[in-house]
Amino acid sequence: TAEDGSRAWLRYAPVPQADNYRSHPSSIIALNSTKSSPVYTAGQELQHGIKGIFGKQLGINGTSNSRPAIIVGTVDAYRKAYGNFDEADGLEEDGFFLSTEGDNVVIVGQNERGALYGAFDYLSRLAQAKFSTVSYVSNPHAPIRWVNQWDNMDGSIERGYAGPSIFFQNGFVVTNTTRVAEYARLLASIRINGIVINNVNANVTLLSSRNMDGLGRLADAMRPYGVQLGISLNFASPQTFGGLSTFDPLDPAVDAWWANITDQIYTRVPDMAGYLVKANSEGQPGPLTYNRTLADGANMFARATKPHGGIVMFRAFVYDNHINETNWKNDRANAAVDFFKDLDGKFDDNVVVQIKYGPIDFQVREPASPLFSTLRKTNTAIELQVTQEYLGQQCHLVYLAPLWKEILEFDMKADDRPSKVKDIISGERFSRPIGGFAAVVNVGTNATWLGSHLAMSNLYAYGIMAWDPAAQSEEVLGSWIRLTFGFNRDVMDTITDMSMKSWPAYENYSGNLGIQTLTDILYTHFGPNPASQDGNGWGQWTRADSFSIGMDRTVKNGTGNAGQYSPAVAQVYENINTTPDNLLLWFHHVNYTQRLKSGKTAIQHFYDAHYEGAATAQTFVKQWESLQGKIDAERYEHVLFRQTYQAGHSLVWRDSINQFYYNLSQIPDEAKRVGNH
Ligand code: GCW
Repeated sequence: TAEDGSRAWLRYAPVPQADNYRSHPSSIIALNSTKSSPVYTAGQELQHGIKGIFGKQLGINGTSNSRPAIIVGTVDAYRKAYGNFDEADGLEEDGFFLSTEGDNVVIVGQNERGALYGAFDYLSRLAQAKFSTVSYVSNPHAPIRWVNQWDNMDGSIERGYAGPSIFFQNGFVVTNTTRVAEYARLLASIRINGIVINNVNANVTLLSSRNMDGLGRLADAMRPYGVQLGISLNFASPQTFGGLSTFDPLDPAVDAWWANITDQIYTRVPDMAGYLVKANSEGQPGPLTYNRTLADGANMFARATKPHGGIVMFRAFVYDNHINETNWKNDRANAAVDFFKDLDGKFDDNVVVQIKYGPIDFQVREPASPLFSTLRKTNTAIELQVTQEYLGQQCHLVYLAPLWKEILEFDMKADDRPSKVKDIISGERFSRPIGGFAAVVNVGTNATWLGSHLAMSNLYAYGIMAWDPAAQSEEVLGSWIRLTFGFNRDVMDTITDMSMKSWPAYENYSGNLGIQTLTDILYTHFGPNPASQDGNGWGQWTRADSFSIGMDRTVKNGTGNAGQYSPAVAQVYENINTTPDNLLLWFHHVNYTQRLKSGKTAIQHFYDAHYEGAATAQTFVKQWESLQGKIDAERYEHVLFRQTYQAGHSLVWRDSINQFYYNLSQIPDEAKRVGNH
């Protein structure tokens, strides 16, 4: 139902064999919980969850003799109430200890937020009927686990596919914060601790005093869930909003202006997470205007937030979108390293450089950004996208955890030592104090949050993986399915099968062999338009002509991009024989008749892959139809509509891409499906 949509994975539906639970708790003890604090929320959530799952109404007390109890609180509060607690020794910030071993269930957080995470974890176990006795400490992989919203002040959302903003309306922060609190609750349940609420293409009017008051309201709504508020800033604000004659980051008046604005915001939001800045990118203002470096720009914000404990996320998505395609050395994929390599070590300690997972822009297949192993003395975070901008915009099912996993597990081999992306961004590999994860989510007012029930697996998986990137995509998916749709075996198997096939299918019928998504890049980012990639300054080129296709990114003959990786990785990409097929056209320019490792020619692979991918999308409809009656009618119909759409649209993709390359190459399809037969 619509309600199921907004409750997402927090439905707390009754579970089968609830009687098997060994000792049903009879009270909840929320230690030292002041109203609106995360521990208070934990108590409420436990009460609400147990009521749903077991149909049992428990009281919540500060202390209680009614046992067995669920005890939840911080380490400090627990020690005060019960004395020693050695289990807490391994706890890190935001971490928790959960034990169902003794008479009582014990949930202890390193801080209040950790206690809430522990409560959600316990409830998630119960809701999945995981009743076995457990006792463990769980710590986050990285301290920064944020989401970004690209919401505009007028209530629209850039690359948002689920209706208008829950944060803004008609130029102002909303007054009704119900949905904001609900979103914060969802995020807390997957251990996300920050939201940047407005578009990185930021509007200065967010800084009006009316809107600053609004920020206070939003932070108040999110605080009970331990989710901190952050905002995106427009670099030119001192001039366009503050009336100064300049926004030069090294001008003392500009510095003072930002310090003052920042103080004003922190007066309203004392625990604000920090700022996010997109500068000198796609027309946004930045420090380069004044011949200052990007580090000069980032550090200006760092100075302003430092006294308040705030962080500055500074985006690495800086590139020139007017580059000339006739020069074969030009390459947008080189931009991030070119702009940032000389700045390593020049960023203040509270700056984190936020790097999109690949060198271009959220494509269906990209190598990991070479910037991850370039910055050694700089804090970094990875930027992922839950909103499916290039990936079907929530009208196509694409389960993204496997894509993210490939990047996070990729070994950058810095200095020939193991250097997985996940260990670089956590700060571990290069001994950085902070780092972590950001994902663009763009939920809207739609009751499903993302416009599609199935797309919510991506939000769920993002949170779980930001906490623990070692989590397995399929297992995470399984939990999400059980929590969202219940226990029916067919439902589990079917949605698992569809989801796990979905990214490969989308890659097959959109753009394979590392040629990027081949979607329209000029306007919609939706639907096939391979011609749109070339002939413009955006630099998402394929360089397809009648004979050949692909970007030569080698050092010996091309743009040199392969050389931005550590030598051990560069060597793999430099050589056509060692480059994996799925990145062939990313790194090499080849004839259509180039043989792949599979023995097929590149063009025949194109034809076949597009047929295969679209055929898989057809099966999703049948698979979904087999679930009729096994899930509620409303969600069934909603998803069926989307799957039917995807099936049809995948044929459009298949035929337009194949026809396009047939027209160019005039090479017939061996199976006689494409061309004039
Ligand atoms: O891919 C592009 C998107 C823009 C976005 C930009 C960015 C918010 O098409 O909509 O702007 O990336 O990430 O800054």
